[in-house]
Amino acid sequence: MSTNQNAELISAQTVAKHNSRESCWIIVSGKVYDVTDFMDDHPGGSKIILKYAGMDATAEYDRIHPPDALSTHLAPEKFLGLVDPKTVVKVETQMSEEDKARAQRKSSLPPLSEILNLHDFEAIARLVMHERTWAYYSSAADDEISTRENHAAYHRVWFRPRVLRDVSTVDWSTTILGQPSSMPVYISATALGKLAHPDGELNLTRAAGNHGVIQMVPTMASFTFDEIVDAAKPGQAQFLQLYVNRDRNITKKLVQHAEKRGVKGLFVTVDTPQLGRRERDMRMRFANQEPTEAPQNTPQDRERVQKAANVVNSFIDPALNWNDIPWLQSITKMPIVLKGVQSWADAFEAYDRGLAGVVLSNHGGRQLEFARSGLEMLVEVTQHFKQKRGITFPNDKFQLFVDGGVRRATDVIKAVALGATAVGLGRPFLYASAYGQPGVERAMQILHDEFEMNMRLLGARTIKDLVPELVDASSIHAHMVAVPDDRLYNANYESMQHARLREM
Ligand code: 173
Repeated sequence: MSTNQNAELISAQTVAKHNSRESCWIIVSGKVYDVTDFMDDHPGGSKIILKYAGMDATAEYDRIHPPDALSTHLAPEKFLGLVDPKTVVKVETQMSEEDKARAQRKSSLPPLSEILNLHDFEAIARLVMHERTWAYYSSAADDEISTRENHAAYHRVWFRPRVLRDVSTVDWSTTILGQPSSMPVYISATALGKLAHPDGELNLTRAAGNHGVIQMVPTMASFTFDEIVDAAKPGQAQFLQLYVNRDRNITKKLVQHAEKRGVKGLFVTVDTPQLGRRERDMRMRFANQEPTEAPQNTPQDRERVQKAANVVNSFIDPALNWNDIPWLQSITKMPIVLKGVQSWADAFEAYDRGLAGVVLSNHGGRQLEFARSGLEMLVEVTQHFKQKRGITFPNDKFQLFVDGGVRRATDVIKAVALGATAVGLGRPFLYASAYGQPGVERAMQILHDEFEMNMRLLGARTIKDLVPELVDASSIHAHMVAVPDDRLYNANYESMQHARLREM
């Protein structure tokens, strides 16, 4: 969107007149926008927009979005002009009681030395993150069965360690799509990192750079792509997670720009033709929606709820299909991996089309409810490749990845033993970033320490020693097997709530 410097300036007083649902203007970074039609499409709800109706929303906007979000998602004619800076009065925002209590909790964070595992970060994040942030990050589809299964699946795989193998030095470094990685772990893409911390994704980039870990940069980040790439060290490998836009030119530009900027792999998300139904997040959005007069299930009510859920459909193309793959292959030389494959048949298809690999994933349980865990898919996929194609894993030509539910190095080791090249962690690093970059670094250090000890205890000197014989996965498909209670995880898991009466 270009700004016409010669256009007449709009006074803040004029903007202030447009302060209602009927006509809603806001100021962001000196620019005036008409967001009347957009507010019901806003993924964060209309209430927050109405709170700033007729006012300068820059500080609140910057807290969450990348600078280019407005120009990407609003029609050009909704940009009305520049505000006359002489007329702007600074708005003082009032802290709510809950905000004050949260700030208080934030000032009592335990020192990082007392954070012993990734569950600890989750417990702290739940206390100090804004409740909307927590709801957005932690929620998952429908009854949240798949998201819990992701974690539980790791409990159905047990070790068959080897002894007397001289494990005085152990080494769990590896390569992912040809890029060196200090561990078989990468940072999986998660949207809107600024919700967790003002430095958002940059905390992940910088921590990854210091620990030799590869970050998958999300399409839906809260910094621009370039800001995230600029935060990397020279030579630091990054991947890009791609949502294919309805407008293929937007996607082509992003992919080619990423390749030019040195991104080493493209992870195309294929499990999100529509966003899953995350009810804890939806309930939070209701709380942040202006109440409608009559709580009827009118078409207008339904449309309002549906619109917010479907807003991503305006930029993620549900028509994406296998015939788009040759096009993707034609616009880049980067290795292409499909993220969100859930069956051996699709993994075969990806292999046959010369792709570099697949991420076996149910999107952190946020998409199709009752999609199986990545770990369970891994067992099935490797079995089929072996039986039908004589191909075994890990394999440099076609790499398998899994994500979802991983909290311990033992989880990663199980997946690697079963054929995964590496494992993605998304939420745990976001939770760690409540502490900023040092938190993310601490999370990586914890994984590092867990790897060192567990490699020794397993009798595995290098990644090559992590073979299928090291694990017993015979119960992986048994969804009703009794497993010991995971107290740390369960203490963090939040039960879902039913609807409540409106406050009288
Ligand atoms: O899981 C998600 O929340 C997600 O993938 C997404 C998709 C589009 C916009 C924001 C987040």
